[in-house]
Amino acid sequence: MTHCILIGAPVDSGQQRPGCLMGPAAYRVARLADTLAALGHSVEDRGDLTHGEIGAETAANPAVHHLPETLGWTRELARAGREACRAGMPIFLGGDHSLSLGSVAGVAQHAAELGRPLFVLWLDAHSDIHSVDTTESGNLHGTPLGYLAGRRGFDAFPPFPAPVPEENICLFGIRSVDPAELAALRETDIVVNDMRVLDEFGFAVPMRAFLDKVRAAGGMLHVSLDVDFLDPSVAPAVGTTVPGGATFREAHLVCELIHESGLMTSLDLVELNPFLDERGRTARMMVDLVGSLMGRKVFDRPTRSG
Ligand code: B3U
Ligand code: MN
Ligand code: MN
Repeated sequence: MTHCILIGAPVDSGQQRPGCLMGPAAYRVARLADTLAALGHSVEDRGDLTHGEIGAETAANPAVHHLPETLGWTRELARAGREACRAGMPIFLGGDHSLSLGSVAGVAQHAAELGRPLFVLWLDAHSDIHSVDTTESGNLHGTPLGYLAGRRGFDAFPPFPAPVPEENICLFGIRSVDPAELAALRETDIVVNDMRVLDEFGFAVPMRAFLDKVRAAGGMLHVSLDVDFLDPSVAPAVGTTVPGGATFREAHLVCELIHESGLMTSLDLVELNPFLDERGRTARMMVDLVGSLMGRKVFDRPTRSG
């Protein structure tokens, strides 16, 4: 059983549609803690973080907005994430995806201290691999993968502790990539499972291939789950809907496979905008998926952690 540490991160500065700051509250209302406890896990809710003191940093790219707030969140999340890793499995409750600038920094620091390789699974419609220099929207929620992969163009940010090797990163479910991101992705060894791949091979085969790689390396696995990984028909409460996402069944299968691997050591839940939800259904869907990630199943199946 796992000691789950809930870290609320009401981050709204990484994009321009207000509402993601309500995310942590929505997860609590949707009974995330009870769901985990019912599966036999212990749960510690550390409440919501704030972005702390902020400066007046500016970026050369004039499109970029809310840089000081985002830097404040990054510092706080990295600190809280590293601390939580020592005590259990952090579950970061967002908040927009810019929170992963900090959450993964904290997790990477911890992995480096243990001398273990870190792997990152990015469940998302988007590739989020812009740098501060290349983002056209100026929305920093489009940059966390660039930061954690050690891309240039993050001078305003603290140096990323132990950047994650490209071959340890897996994009899964993507279907919206900007030209500058495509150029960056082509230069990397990041594993790109876009919807074209998943349509042809299904979700299980590429997911198992990545999990096998993590296991063979003795790695730790950070999972970053963006609500828009899901099709908007099952998860409407998100600012940037992209049609053609994972169905209810595909998403649960992915979560069950991750659970059966026994490899996940930290988790982000990002981009839920409860203001756009329909009677809480997206929040409940996300909590249900966490249930699958943490061991809810219909019938016994061996886990592969041993
Ligand atoms: N790539 C676009 C769109 C985007 C990225 N992440 C989300 N949307 N959620 C951008 O603005 O960087
Ligand atoms: Mn994202
Ligand atoms: Mn996205």
